[in-house]
Formats: sequence, C-alpha cells, structure tokens
Amino acid sequence: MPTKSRGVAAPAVDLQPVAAVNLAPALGQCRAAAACLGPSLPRAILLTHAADFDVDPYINMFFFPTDTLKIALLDEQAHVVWQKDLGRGVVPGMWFCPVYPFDLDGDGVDEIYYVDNVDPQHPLSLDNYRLTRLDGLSGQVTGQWPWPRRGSLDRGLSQSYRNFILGGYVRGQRVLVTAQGTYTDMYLQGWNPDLTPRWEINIPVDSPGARGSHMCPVLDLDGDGVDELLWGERCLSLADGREKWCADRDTYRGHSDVIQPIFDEESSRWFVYAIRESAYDVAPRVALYDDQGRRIWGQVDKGHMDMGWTARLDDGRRLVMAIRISGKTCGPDGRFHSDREEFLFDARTGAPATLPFDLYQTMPVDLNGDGGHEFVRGIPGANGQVIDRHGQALGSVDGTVPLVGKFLHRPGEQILSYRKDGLIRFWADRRAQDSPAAQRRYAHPFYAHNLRAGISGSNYAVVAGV
Ligand SMILES: [Ca+2]
Ligand SMILES: [Ca+2]
Ligand SMILES: [Ca+2]
Repeated sequence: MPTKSRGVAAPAVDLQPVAAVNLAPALGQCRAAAACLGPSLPRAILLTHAADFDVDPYINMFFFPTDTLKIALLDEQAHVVWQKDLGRGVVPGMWFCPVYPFDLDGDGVDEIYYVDNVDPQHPLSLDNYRLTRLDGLSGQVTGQWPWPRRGSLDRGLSQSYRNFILGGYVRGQRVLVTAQGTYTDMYLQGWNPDLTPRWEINIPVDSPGARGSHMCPVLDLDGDGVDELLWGERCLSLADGREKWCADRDTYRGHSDVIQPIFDEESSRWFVYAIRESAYDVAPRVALYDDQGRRIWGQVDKGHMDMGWTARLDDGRRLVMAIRISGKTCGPDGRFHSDREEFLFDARTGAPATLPFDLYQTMPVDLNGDGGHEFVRGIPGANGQVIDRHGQALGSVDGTVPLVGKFLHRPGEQILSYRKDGLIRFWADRRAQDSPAAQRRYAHPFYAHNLRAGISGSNYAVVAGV
C-alpha cells in the first residue's frame, strides 16, 4: 500500500473526469490509442472493446469469447464519431487483432489498419485473415489485402496469432509494417503507401539472437532520418527490414516483455531498456543498451521478469522498474501474477533505487505537466488509484487504464479509464500547466508517433521514454 510521506506539500493535482461515454453494457477489455483526423480537426481517440477480457492465444489462457470486438472512434468530448462491430470471425484479443491508426497515404488524416477475418464462421482461419484499411473519418472499409501467413498452419495457437501492425518514416516516406510471431519463428513485412510490398524478413526459430517483445516501439534511434523498429533486442531498419544490431545476440534467445527506448537529454542519445520473460536462467534479466546495442549495465541473474516501465521524477531521477514473477494466469476473469518481487534501478547507472510505495500495476503519467511522472494503478485488475512519487494519494480514476499521455488538447497528460459497467472516462488535472520540460517531451517526434501504438502491442507506457 502507498505510504503517506510527512512534510510533503498538498497534492498539486486536481484530478477530474473531463469527458465520459458509456459505450457498451459491459467492458471486459478496452484498448486505446491517439489518432489524428487532420490539422483542422480535433484529436481523436481510437478504441477497441468487448465484454470479454482479452483473449490470449496461449492454449492455457485461451477461452471462447461471448462477445464480438468493436472498433470505435471518439472525439475529445468522448462523442462517438463512428463504431464498427468486427463480427464473430475476429477473436477479441490484442494479439489476434492489432489496430493501428496511421496516415500511410499522406493526406493528413489517419487511416485505421487492423486484422480482419472474411470468414465469420471460422475465427481461426488464418487463410481468411485480411489486413484491412478503414477511412478514419467514416469507418468505412477502403481496402483489404491478405494477411501474411508464412509459417505452417499447425504451428500452434500461440505462434500463429501474435500479430502486430505499426509504421514509421524513411526520410519522409511512410512505411507500414505487419508482423507475426513473438516466441519462435517471426515474420515481418514492410509496405509502401499503395500497399505494395517494400521488404520482407523472416527470422527462423533456430536463428541466434533474441525473439520478439510484446512492445514494438518505432523511432529514429541513431538520428539518420530513417526510423528503426525495436523488435525485442533486435533493431530493424524500416527502410529495408535489415537488422542493424541485436543486443546480446550470442547469449540470449528468449523474448522480452519490455523493450523501452529512453531518451537522454544530456547526451541527446537514445538508450534501450529491456526486461526479459523467457530463458529464465540467462543473465542479465534486466539491461540497458546504448543506441548501437552495446550493453551499459545488466541486473538480476534469474527469473521471469514482467511489467516494467521507465519514469522521470521531478527530483531529476530517471528510473526503470521491473517485476519478477513466478507465474501468470489469464482467462475470462482477468490476468493474475504470483509471487511478485519488485526491482527499481537508476536508468543511467543500474544502481538500485527505491520509491516509497508498491510498484505493482503502476503506470507513469505526468498529470500536472511539470515534467515529472505521477503514477496510476491502471493495469487490468488494479484499482485506479493515482499517487505522486512520494506515494501520496492524488485521487482515483476508478477503473482500468489502457491509455496515458497527451491525447487531449489541454495541459498535462491525461488518463483514459474504463469500468466493467461500460463507462469510459477521460481524466485530467484541471490545474495542470505544461513546463518547458514537459513541452519538450510532447514536441519530440517519438511522443506523438508512439501514442498511436496503444492498440497494437503492449505499448501503454512507451511515451514515458522521452
Ligand atoms: Ca490518410
Ligand atoms: Ca535511424
Ligand atoms: Ca508531474
């Protein structure tokens, strides 16, 4: 439980819901991302939702859903611009159906890309999966292309249905990326704006180096004008899919829960923070790399690491977190972690650090815009409590949090929450003022681009990297 520090000033956050909508009679899952409907229009928030909890393709987590997945677009007042039911053919789960808003055609308005299934009677029929494009303003389908299926049909659920859609820029040209697989063999494809193939790479199960991650950040890591994708500890160029480096290639072949870019303002260079799930006995389990994949520091020798973040505090510290767990279950009633052990380090040095509260289920968010993170207990199963870095309570968003960041035109960062009864709310600090440090964060190209990645991959806290 959080501890209340003595001598700390009154909470500098006036947390209030600033918009609300009831989208469905029940919400078991909801993912969200920021979308752009053009320079003359308000920002938009793209959502997916269903009554069931997220359906995972791992056979010990998979269950038969009772509901269908919907895609909804909301404006800044939480008014529904359009909503689309994906029907019985689409399994309501983040890995089965990634969704990505991106202005691939360059007209200033995001299109919406997702994985559809044109055979509503067979939800696992990979041959009928389609990369589908929606018009951002209307939600109408404007194109469909076969979803790449490179492995055999009998690879098993967990290998076959871990899909990603993302995108980025190659010296001003836009590139869409589709990907399949995380744990064994992995397949990635780059697409031109007209959806003709640009490149393709396959990473076989027996190849050296790391597998994928559940996160998929895209950024120009080395400042050469070409975006890179961090595919686990592998850095891939969006220009041609070429691997630029693979951190710890000779020693690590597992997958990582977190691959988090961290921008160091002092040196104007990126670093990459990784926390590792599989290959439990391979050290280190937590590591920081430079922008060439060279390890700066490593910590923790053994174990299954899960659910980490990076945060910047108003006392100048830059921290990274990881949680070691002995087990995880997931099903219709939610996701649960057993025997947790929390680790916190100085991001620059790897030296152990402390915060005076339980880190489990927390997500960093700078509500008051001072450039330092507050925290919300927002992952599924958490209570929505918001605290400052001292552990002092600042309020509650009373629900689960799929999106934090500056997704509204107002000072500070905001929180999107949902409740099981269907209520979706946008929360903000009514007294927020953006400091120069906060404004530098929002202005960084990484920030707006990765705020769109919340419905493809587990990227809910990725913008904390700047
Ligand atoms: Ca467009
Ligand atoms: Ca680059
Ligand atoms: Ca703050």
